[in-house]
Amino acid sequence: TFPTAATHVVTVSQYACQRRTTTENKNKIFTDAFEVLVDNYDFNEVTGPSLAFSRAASVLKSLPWTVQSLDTTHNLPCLGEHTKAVMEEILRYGRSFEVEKILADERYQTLKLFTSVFGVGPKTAEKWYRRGLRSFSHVLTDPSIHLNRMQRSGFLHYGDISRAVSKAEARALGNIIDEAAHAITPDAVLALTGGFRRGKEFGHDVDFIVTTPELGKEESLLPIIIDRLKQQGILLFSDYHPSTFDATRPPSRSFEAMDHFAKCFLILAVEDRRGWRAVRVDLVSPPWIVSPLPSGWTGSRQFERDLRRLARLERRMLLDTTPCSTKPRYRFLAAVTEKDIFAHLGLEYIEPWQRNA
Ligand code: TTP
Ligand code: MN
Ligand code: MN
Ligand code: MN
Repeated sequence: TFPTAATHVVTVSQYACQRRTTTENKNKIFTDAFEVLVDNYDFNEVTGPSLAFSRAASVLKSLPWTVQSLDTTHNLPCLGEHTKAVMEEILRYGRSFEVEKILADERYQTLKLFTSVFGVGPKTAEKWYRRGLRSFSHVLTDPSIHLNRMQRSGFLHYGDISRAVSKAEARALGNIIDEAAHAITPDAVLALTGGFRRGKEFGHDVDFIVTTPELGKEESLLPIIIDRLKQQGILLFSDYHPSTFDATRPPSRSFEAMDHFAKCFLILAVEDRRGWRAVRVDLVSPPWIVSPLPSGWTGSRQFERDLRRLARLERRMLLDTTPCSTKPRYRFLAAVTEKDIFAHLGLEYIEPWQRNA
């Protein structure tokens, strides 16, 4: 086949933050397969190929067309030999045998099951697998297994928190948190972030930023909100992390760097048709002066990674939540809005709903 005009004219950046990616994924058949490979590499702590397939998936998600032949992919970045081989199989047979083999693998299946529990990461899952455990009932009846508080809540509310959260539920939760925050201080500001800010219809949790203009006050916001939710009888689990933010320290060099603001990981009971259900909620509370930072929690994870990677490799800057130049010396660049951050990095502004990379 002839390459289409589009493949010649449009150059696709290797950085997700220079692409516009909506929630409409026209290449799901490929990206679903890549995600299996990524999970499997992560379970085996193989980072290179894991990143490579994550980047490839992200590139395909940004395309306004479905790849129907490898001939149309010549101008696309981040598609290596291995990636193309998997795509070729899918184009030819409708599925990838490498992926099918992984999906049928007992270790993959077990680690996938165990890591689906809130509080269980790949390390713990691997430990349980090596002990010969293969199911939740194995884990829950093994006398040598000690579950931490988070994992106990994860098992307790497993059914509920595995179910997707709807936009309507996110809105209802927003009202509850908003009310709690305003009871503390009338000038509290609450913003929906994470996947729902990117326009997703469903999420695995609901993410909020909550802050106040009164400097320092944001530090006490989360503990008081948590306390209120407890008094209302809707707090099922809470894991609070106080701020370790230090404005005088240059940001981390790692492109996986998480922010250092006060945050908490919650499970809340929200009303639904059958009474109530458990929902995962994340709150982060940055100081007002770093408020453009919705960028830091809006995601997607790949979009954030590539913002940091571009800053470091192309702009000699470090980006945590505020851009920081490194040459000739460390210097934080003032940012008042999210648009300022893109501008400092020499990037066109990308709307939140275009960050589903
Ligand atoms: P998530 O809530 O994990 O993901 P999501 O909202 O994009 O998708 P889902 O619908 O599955 O919930 O993370 C949201 C953003 O928050 C993501 O960009 C990473 C960021 N984040 C942090 O910066 N620090 C943290 O500790 C966590 C958990 C997330
Ligand atoms: Mn989320
Ligand atoms: Mn998630
Ligand atoms: Mn979250």
